[in-house]
Amino acid sequence: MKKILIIIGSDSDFPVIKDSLSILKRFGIEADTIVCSAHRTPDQAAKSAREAKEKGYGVIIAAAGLAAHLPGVIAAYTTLPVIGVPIASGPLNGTDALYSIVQMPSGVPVAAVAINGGTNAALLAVQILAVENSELSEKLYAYKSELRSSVERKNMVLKSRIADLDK
Ligand code: RP5
Repeated sequence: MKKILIIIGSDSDFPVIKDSLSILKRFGIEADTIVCSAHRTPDQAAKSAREAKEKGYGVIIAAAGLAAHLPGVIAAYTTLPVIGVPIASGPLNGTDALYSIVQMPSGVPVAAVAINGGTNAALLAVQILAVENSELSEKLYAYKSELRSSVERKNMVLKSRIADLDK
């Protein structure tokens, strides 16, 4: 199965990417994580993106904060799907990164997830790999059914809390 490459702009972005790693682990998908900055190490960013496909990666998750050019720069050098995660850092709390990542010019798409959306970035990556992998698809169905059960549990708890109001 294809692997996932996770590129973070700084080690300070790692807490958000821990959420991605636990999802990928749960689905049994191998991932490599590297720090590489569009601004501080632009040559390395280009190299990592260029080599990703031949190294066996199927999707790249790129997370960055502030003026977050990393996902866009990575997308410029590869035909692999790139998922951008805006990180909440600095005085603008991630809105700067969100705008940078989501406003890509035509021709170079980046799939932007929510600010600090490490979980959804990984799930989207799994869904992309699942297009060609029925075993992964089954696991995604099971995941969705767990989500459904958790909402059913919430409804039961809510019901009993409302009933307690009358006591
Ligand atoms: C961005 O600048 C990184 O992605 C990080 O979110 C932010 C701050 O980086 P550090 O100063 O913590 O290395 O490039």
